[in-house]
Amino acid sequence: MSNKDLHFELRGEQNEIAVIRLTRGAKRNALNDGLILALRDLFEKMPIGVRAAVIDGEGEHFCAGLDLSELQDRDAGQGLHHSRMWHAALECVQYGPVPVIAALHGAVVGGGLELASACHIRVADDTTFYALPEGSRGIFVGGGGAVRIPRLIGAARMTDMMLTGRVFNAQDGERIGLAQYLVPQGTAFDKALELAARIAQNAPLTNYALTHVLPRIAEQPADQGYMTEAMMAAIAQSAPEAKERVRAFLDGRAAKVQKA
Ligand code: 1HE
Repeated sequence: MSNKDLHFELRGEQNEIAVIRLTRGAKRNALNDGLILALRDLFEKMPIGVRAAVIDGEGEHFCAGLDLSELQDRDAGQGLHHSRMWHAALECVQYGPVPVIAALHGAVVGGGLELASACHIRVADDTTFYALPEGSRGIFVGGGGAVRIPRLIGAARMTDMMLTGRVFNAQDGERIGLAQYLVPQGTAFDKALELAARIAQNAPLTNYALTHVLPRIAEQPADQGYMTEAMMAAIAQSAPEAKERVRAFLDGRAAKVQKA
């Protein structure tokens, strides 16, 4: 499903990195239904050979959240299905074929923060700010934020953001766990692309374990989590690629871990 508000391109020597850009800058990349459906479609139909993806937004802001002009005249049933549509789309981002890195700048608010939270890594430049204005608009999050955001920053901080309209700046966002990387203004996309290139070199099965299995282990009781971990470890290490990578290290052909 092509959409004029969503740009897609492949980068890297072997087209292994997908770049997805929200291109609705005039409306601060507010997410209307068409954009959400197009995002879902794009992740469902990611070309074979893509190993990592970067999402960013055109203009001054990453994303202003739900397109509020579409919120009018929805009854309860329609509201329920609308929220479930967002869930389905952002599930495709989180549990899609590849690790996804969000390159953040400017406003990352409401549904924009919900989209960013569905990504695996968030890189924020120092113009970034985070808010959940749903609290002051008389509504609630509906794009999975109630599940994903407390897992990043805790329910208490999310409650504060929604009850008081608290806005976190880029530095505080990184400190509390909204982003894993904080970079100078205008460099989030380049940093995200650099990380994507690095991630694309991992064994695909390792990336799959990290994006699909680890979050599920994190939700399991410890006893079940240990068992799932053991099974994933056994599967990963039995792959020919894993054996070759370990052999390369033992033969001195692979990079050592460098001191940070
Ligand atoms: C929009 C939206 C939008 C901008 N829906 N049209 N999200 C919010 O409550 C955030 C609302 N937006 C803002 O607070 C600000 O727009 C920003 C801080 C993001 C950017 O400010 P600024 O000064 O750069 O832009 P602007 O002048 O406010 O907006 C430019 C245009 O974008 C303007 O339209 P125009 O036709 O007058 O030019 C705005 O109306 C439009 N615009 N944001 C529709 N969100 C799954 S549930 C999720 C629930 C939510 O996400 S609720 C939170 C919604």
